[in-house]
Amino acid sequence: MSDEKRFYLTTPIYYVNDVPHIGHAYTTLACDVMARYKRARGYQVYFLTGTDEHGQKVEKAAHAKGETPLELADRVVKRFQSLWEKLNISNTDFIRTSQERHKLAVQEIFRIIEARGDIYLGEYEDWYCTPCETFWTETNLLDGNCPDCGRPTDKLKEESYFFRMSKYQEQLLAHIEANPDFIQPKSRRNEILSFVREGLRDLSISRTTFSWGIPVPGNDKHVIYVWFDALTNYISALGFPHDNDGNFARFWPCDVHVIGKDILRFHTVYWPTFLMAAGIPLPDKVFAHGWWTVEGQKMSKSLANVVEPNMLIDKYGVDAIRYFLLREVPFGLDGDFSHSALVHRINSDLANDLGNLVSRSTAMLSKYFQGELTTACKKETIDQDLQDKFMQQVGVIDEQMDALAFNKALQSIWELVSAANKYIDDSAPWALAKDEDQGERLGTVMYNLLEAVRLIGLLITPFMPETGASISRILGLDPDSQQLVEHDRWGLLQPGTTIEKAAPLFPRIEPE
Ligand code: ME8
Repeated sequence: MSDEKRFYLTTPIYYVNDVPHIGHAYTTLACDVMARYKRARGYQVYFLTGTDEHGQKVEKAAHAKGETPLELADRVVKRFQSLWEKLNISNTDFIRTSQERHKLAVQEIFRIIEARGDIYLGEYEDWYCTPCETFWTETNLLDGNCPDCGRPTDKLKEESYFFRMSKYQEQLLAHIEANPDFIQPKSRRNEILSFVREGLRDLSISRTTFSWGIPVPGNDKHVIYVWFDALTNYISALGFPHDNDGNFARFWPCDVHVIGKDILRFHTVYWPTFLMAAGIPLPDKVFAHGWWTVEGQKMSKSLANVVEPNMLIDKYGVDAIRYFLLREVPFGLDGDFSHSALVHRINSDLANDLGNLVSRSTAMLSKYFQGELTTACKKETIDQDLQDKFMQQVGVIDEQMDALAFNKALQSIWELVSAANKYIDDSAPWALAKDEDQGERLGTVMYNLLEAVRLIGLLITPFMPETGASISRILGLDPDSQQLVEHDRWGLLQPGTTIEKAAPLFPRIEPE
């Protein structure tokens, strides 16, 4: 099936030395919305997430707890998986770097690059930041500490395999220049361009000082550097190198790696040069989103302000959290999480605008027609205007989704919610109901209104799957059969359908 529409997207794989927080949930959620949207548009989607389990940081954390690294990983991985379930994440696959399929792929890509002459054995001496799993040169350090996290670094001298990254500087620059969408948003692209222009050094890609990792093929004194290992997850999950199920051939190159801004360099310098050296095509796009602060402060264990997603979901409901995280901040910029902003969004956008639209519309249909839809046979200009607005906006939203502009897409959907609410005010069904001659007109208004509700339900489904399904059920439709690709046209509700008055979708929350 060569004309099949395919889409492959990935989250970073999360370290298992930390339990999941709102930042991890954000990246995974954004990918989920995109995956659901693309599926609804008729794409075959491969949506990958997983855990990064090797490296010194995980080894140290495990020893501190009296566990083996794998015991620690087995325990923490469950926390990630249960959170993804609770958050309604629809991933296709979950890769763990401790899996055999992954080990095989990492060793193979190492072997390929070595055979092509771009890996050599040398000696390494530099400053290492264990929490960041990153080497720094003397000049990089800030007062002797890691320039990223500010923590102390250790001087390490060891025999190491090196990747000839310097050789790929020009090729990488040419690629970034020729593909303006490769790194997004644009500000991030500029940051990487200037970094690469300053020059690339060869990269140490093995360690001998600890053992929790994948052995270098043919020299198991060395384990492979955790970032070389971790980045390879994006192809190991697809079945590289043997590709028994054909997923690598079907889905690679990846459409988008979604990551946080903190790990941009690994994804736009290291990963592409590894791939170039191995002769594997590069991903189409790397999109780096911003970071969340909490009530104006950096999230940190020491401040005890780490936002725990399970608690939020229990308190406010999964769709409210999904909505808030993607609506509040433009994807790509930093944002601040606060309970008051969350409560405000729930009350104004969800309970008031959307919730009221659905309850008013179904309540009026129930009151005026005992819930039975009639045909829309008495059309006026405002009906056509409403329909045109909806049809036009469906295209706009599609472009916004393609650009991962989730907050804009939600704004566009809410313009439709407002347009439908305004349609009620302008057509004044309560006045029509008083006039016996206006029965057909009233039926037409009701039909259009519920059709607007149907389309809004369809458009919000990737963001709020439970609410979208509730709206389908309210309208007497089977949620599983409702897909944008077939149902994004106006006028698909069947006259004669009976629709009951809906219970409120979102209860109002009293600010604390
Ligand atoms: O970096 N705001 O894993 P990690 C927004 N294992 N997003 C945040 C965030 C915040 N405050 N804090 C974390 C790693 N994130 C590597 C990745 S990929 C081959 C290997 C998100 O557990 C953000 O997406 O430290 C960031 O990139 C990711 O969590 C890092 O997770």
